[in-house]
Amino acid sequence: MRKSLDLFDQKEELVVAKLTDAQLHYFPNAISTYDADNFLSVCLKELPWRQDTIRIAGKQIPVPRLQNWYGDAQAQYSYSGIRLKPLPWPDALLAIKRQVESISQHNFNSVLANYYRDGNDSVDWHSDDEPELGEQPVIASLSLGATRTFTLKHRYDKTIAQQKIQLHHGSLLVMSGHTQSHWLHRVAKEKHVDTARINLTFRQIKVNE
Ligand SMILES: O=C(O)CCC(=O)C(=O)O
Ligand SMILES: [Mn+2]
Repeated sequence: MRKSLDLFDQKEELVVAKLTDAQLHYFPNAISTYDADNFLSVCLKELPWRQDTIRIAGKQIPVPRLQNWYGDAQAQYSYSGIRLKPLPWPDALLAIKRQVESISQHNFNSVLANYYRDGNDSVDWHSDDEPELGEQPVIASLSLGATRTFTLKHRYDKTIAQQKIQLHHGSLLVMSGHTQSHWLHRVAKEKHVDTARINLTFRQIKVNE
């Protein structure tokens, strides 16, 4: 098994983080290399990747990655006051979702798909704490392609060191408990990385009856 960090207790299939105010389970070999290779090439070829922009100081700036959001029709969520409907599940993502649900033992009704074209793409500090996810959401994050560094920092206690986890091809990181309310995370630019990575973060959006 690939070596993880001191942060984790190493077990056969699963490593559990010893981290204040966070619950992290990392499965280094969540899916087989065969499936991971196949999912990577299908996602690269078949998903309609979108370049989103954000408004900074009155200017529309492209976000440094491509993305899209898929899910059950009723799994809508609000973003900047707009109610967004997810795209319907492509078959490829449904197959991956089934595997992720079986490994994490949780059900998900949506996924945010991120495509980092190379090490110049990134996601800045944030937490997955939208109200639609409810309190203590379970987020299952599957990585395909280039290994990238996932960094966590505590929101309030600056004496706690930042934590870095290498997210490998075919690995699954499950964040739960107080992780989103107490920690921020990011994937910083890594100029030496010259190949693509896809990350799929599966989420359960609360649906209003
Ligand atoms: O790419 C990653 O590993 C993290 C992505 C992420 O944090 C997100 O989609 O909310
Ligand atoms: Mn996130």
